Amino acid sequence: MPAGAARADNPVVQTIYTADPAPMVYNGRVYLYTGHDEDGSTYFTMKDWRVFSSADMVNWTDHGSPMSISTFSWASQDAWAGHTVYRNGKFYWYVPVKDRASGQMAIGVGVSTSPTGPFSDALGRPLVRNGEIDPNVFIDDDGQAYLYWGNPNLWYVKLNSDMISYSGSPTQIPLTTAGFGTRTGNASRPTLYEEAPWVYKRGSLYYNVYAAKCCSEYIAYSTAPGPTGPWTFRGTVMPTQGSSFTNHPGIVDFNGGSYFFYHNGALPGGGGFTRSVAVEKFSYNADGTIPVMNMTTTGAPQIGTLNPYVRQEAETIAWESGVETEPSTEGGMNVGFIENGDYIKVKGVGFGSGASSFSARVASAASGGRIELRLGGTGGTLVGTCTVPGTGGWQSWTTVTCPVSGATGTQDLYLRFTGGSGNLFNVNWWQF
Ligand code: FUB
Repeated sequence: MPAGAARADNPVVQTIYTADPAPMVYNGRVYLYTGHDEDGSTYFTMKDWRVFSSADMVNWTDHGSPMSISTFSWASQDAWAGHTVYRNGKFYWYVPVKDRASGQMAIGVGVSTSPTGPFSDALGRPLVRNGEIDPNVFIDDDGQAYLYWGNPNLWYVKLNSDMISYSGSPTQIPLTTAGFGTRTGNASRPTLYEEAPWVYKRGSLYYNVYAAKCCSEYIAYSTAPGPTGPWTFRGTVMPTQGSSFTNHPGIVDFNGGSYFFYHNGALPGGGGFTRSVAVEKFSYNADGTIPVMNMTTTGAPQIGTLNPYVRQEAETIAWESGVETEPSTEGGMNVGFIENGDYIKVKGVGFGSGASSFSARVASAASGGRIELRLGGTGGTLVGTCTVPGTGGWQSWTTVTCPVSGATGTQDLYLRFTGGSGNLFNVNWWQF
């Protein structure tokens, strides 16, 4: 950890490389759907998608991988940039994948009754297939849903209310320089539009935020009086920054604030094929334009505090060092691959008048170790230490409890793990 990084909350996820953010607000949480760049990738080697969620924009719960290339029996590879929307009690996850039969990129649809899945193939075949990527769905106030996608072109089609069929034919949105800006030096692509459309409505104005130019990309936007145009180019949302030659926008309003998600190469080992999702909070200008934003390591401010007196998943993380997550036999995910000195930061924990004990659900096929409970930093005040025994297996769970003293007010909690060498133990959940 570089000095000062203890305050950093961007990138949002540090356990794996994530890309192509698609946030969705549902039932008091932001669900963040992402792609997953494989470690050491030297291309867009992407096999599955991931879901994270947060109620406070800083502590993100890892929900694992509820959809992968193998969900789509007709797809061979390329779990690229998707988008999830909720309608009529179901969650629809539109994704670009390679169609094995044709070798072309196509748009598939996953469906689930839960925002965290599991998702199944809604159709058993592509919804549309024209070799282009990056689906995005917008449902207008009148209930009409539109599917947008495309690179190098920009397409839309009207979805039927079942969300898995459409009316009419895929139609190209004219890529005019008035609508999408002027690109120089690329005769075949005269406008700035590259890929990754993100269409939404604010008041009576329709916005299309997208990856512009290549390469490296930046984020630009256009506005229109209707969902299909005519579009007017409005300029830059985020300049080219951040060690990744792609970028990818996702915008939501949540709890009275506006949030812009993007990706960069900011994690150690990060780059164009090992990307990480990050987020900034922003306010629209009075005239409805979007301010220009820069990538930060601080990210969005926390909404409220985290309640330590209810069960919290160990995989709810503001920042971590050294740990990974994996599916737990008790449901959801657990934190694992914990080694001596690793830690998890949970930001803005509301201890109030004080905690007296700490419990954690733990398992260890080795001889366990200790969970140090520290405030404000990995070297901060020690308010308790829980000893974790060997339990006979990495998924053989037991609950340990230890006394706590001095944890009052609102604090950044650090779960610091200590012990011998190798993997020490797993943690499924904790509660003060
Ligand atoms: O992640 C693969 C591709 O890179 C996405 O589909 C594009 O938007 C770009 O981010």
